[in-house]
Amino acid sequence: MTLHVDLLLTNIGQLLPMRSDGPRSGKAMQELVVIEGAVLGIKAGEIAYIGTDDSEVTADTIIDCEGKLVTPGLVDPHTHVVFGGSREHEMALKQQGVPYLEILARGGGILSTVQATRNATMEELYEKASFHLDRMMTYGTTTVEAKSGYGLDRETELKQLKVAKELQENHQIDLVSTFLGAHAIPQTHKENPEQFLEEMLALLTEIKEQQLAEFVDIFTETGVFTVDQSREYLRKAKEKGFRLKIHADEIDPLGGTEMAAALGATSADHLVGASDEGIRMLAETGTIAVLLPGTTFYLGKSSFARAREMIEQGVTVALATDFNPGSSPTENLQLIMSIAALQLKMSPEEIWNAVTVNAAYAIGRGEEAGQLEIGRKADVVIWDAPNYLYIPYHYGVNHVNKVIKNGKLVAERMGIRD
Ligand code: IZC
Ligand code: ZN
Repeated sequence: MTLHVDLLLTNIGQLLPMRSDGPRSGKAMQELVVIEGAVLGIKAGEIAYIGTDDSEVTADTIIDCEGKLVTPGLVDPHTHVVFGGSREHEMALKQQGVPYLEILARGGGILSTVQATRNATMEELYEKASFHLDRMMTYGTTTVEAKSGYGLDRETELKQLKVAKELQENHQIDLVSTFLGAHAIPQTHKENPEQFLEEMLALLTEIKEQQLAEFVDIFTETGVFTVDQSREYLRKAKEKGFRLKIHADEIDPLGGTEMAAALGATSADHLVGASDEGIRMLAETGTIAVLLPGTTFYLGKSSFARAREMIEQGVTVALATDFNPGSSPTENLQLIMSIAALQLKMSPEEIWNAVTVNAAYAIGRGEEAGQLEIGRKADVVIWDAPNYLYIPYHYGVNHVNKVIKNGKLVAERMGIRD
């Protein structure tokens, strides 16, 4: 019996199906199935065939992959993609040695983006975020998490979340929304962070009713929110039915990792200063470590998250861009894969698991994204690369040949005109 599909990718050099029944933790992150000489069929937006024999498959359209690498669309599980303005003027301050948290304490950094985001209309925020999401897609990302947190007041936080919801409905990329109202203390509440957190918690009923976010996140850091304030805040968010994320131990090692694991957070992110006990607890609880080595690189730090120890101890590790206008202005998850290889010493196999299977589980999409399986939506990338080792190796450029989202061709390698 022959199968008829809409689109057939033939002559695939290496196909990475990334099939897994759950997140890949510890040593299992080294597992990677490679199908050589593969064929992939897509029908009605879904994967309809995976094999090595195309004699029984007919198709409306055939793409000859000419021996290239084919993988699932990448999943970027930590971004701040909806924001106003930009912060290029802070680069000179950083070069003069002014630290990230000092710029924030002076009313710049996150607070400067808050001002720009408050001043922007919904349409402006939508257009700008849409531009960045388009760029992510051209780099092979087909599912992305997006945080609020540049409003720090009722009106602007809701405005940001509504923009994210419109993008989820209208943009081709799949978007998962996180409420990060607790991203910084606004100038008006400097003396009373607890009062501010109460105001942010008061938005949760509305956010839930209007389905504006699935996750709640907090920036637990020196000069921002303490571990005790964060625990109380996240506990209340959990009671209201939200899943949890945290910015933990990014700059100073405060112990947010342990707290998040104890609360059953879906992920704990950054973790540059995570303690031994924090790492042990991540392994024990299954809270996913979302590492953001592009941020460590961009902040000019020499010490990176201890990915090797995490993996050796059985932690589930995912990777993300942390795309934001301050500490990681890049949409390019391929670049993060290279930094993970060079600085986190992750193997290519671990890196591929971290940007597909594990990244999807880190945002509650493990059953839909990050894997190629019959019946799943067809989010597929064809790479200008002969094998999977090649992407982390050849750094800083875009290796995408074609991006297919829900079975549709949405991006292609830039060409040169004659
Ligand atoms: O805008 O600086 N770390 N939040 C916590 C950020 C970085 C985003 C920013
Ligand atoms: Zn972040």
